[in-house]
Amino acid sequence: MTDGPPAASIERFRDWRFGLFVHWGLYALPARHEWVKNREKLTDEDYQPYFDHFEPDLYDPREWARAARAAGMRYAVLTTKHHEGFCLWDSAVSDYTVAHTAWGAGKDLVRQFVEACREEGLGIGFYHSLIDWHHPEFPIDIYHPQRDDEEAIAKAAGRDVQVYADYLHAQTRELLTNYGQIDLMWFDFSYPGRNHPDGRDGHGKGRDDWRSEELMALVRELQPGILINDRLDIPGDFVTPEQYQPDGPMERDGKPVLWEACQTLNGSWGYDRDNLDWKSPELLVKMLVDSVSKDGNLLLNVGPTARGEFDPRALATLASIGEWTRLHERAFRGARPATDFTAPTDTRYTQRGDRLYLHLFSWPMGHVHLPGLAGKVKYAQLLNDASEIHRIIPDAATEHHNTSMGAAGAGVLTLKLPIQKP
Ligand code: FUL
Repeated sequence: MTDGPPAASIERFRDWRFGLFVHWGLYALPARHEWVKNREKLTDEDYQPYFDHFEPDLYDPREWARAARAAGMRYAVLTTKHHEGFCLWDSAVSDYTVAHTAWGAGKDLVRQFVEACREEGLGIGFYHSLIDWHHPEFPIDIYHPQRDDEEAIAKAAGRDVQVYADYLHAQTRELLTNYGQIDLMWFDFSYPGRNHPDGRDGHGKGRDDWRSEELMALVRELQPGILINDRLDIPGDFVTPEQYQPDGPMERDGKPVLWEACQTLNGSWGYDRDNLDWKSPELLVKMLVDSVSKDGNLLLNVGPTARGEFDPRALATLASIGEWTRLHERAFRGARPATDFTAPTDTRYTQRGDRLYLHLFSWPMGHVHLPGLAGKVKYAQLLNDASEIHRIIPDAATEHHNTSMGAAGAGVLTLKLPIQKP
């Protein structure tokens, strides 16, 4: 096994703390979740209109990068190819790419994305699906039956996943050779075991199917500074809790491990037009604070429309988050958990040097008692406007009837508490 990434890459990733995930592909046209092909058992023929009509005339990744930057994000991860198999760049080993659509001759949407991120000073990540519902040698039908099960299994039996693995390695090589420095490689995802969930013999384990060790070595050879996620069915550089917040700092084999929670705006990763179940900016800011307080990052997803834009609901949410992050930057960027103090219920601590930040998730009806801080805090202010907290009493309870939660933007009120170094 090759060595892990350099310490500088790890610290930079930890310092970023907040990133943008972009799920964009042909599934933006049906606009009802990126798993639509599988869920609705669509054949390649059913799916063809999305390829034929992929015309993202409003695609301007600089707008995406600017919106991300203004929201307080410092890196962005793009789906170069999702499970549907469609490639956003002109891959030399596939015809199922943007460059082969009627609209996209000669176009490379990945390159434009990379350039836009660089212009805005964002770190760059490539999501790349290990699963491929379009490749003729991918054993899709065992795990994701498209048709009648028996027919599907018979079809899959004739497929050679190693031919697919060669394709996967070749595409990874292209992505990590042709676009300069890439900071994160986000593979997705491996099957849990050798057997089909119904007990039938399936194809190999993910790590055998993808030749994961060889793939990881290739990634490190091409991009020595890169961080690789944990979905190759072998340990990676960071773990990726999906749509949940872990209970505390994450561990692997009893040791702290780098982590990044990925969260959606509305339960779908791809553009989902009729979905009305959007998370509030307030909840998303809480997720960011919660991640940082447990030494993790938050990767928040937007699914752009088929014309290539972030829809107004996503933009409004990012803008609200940006109101909070602008005023609270130093409480999360580069911040670490406050390991010496335990936060009271419905609050979180983050820390940078001798500045302790207390984030209130709901309006306290009385005093806020901060156990263990007696004598350690001399002064307390709100971070959003530097206004002082009305009174600190010796047992380190605070009162703050001089503001409202709303004043902080996105509903999380943060107190700045300079402490004597423990
Ligand atoms: C999952 C995928 O199946 C989803 O579509 C999405 O990409 C998420 C981040 O990872 O495993």
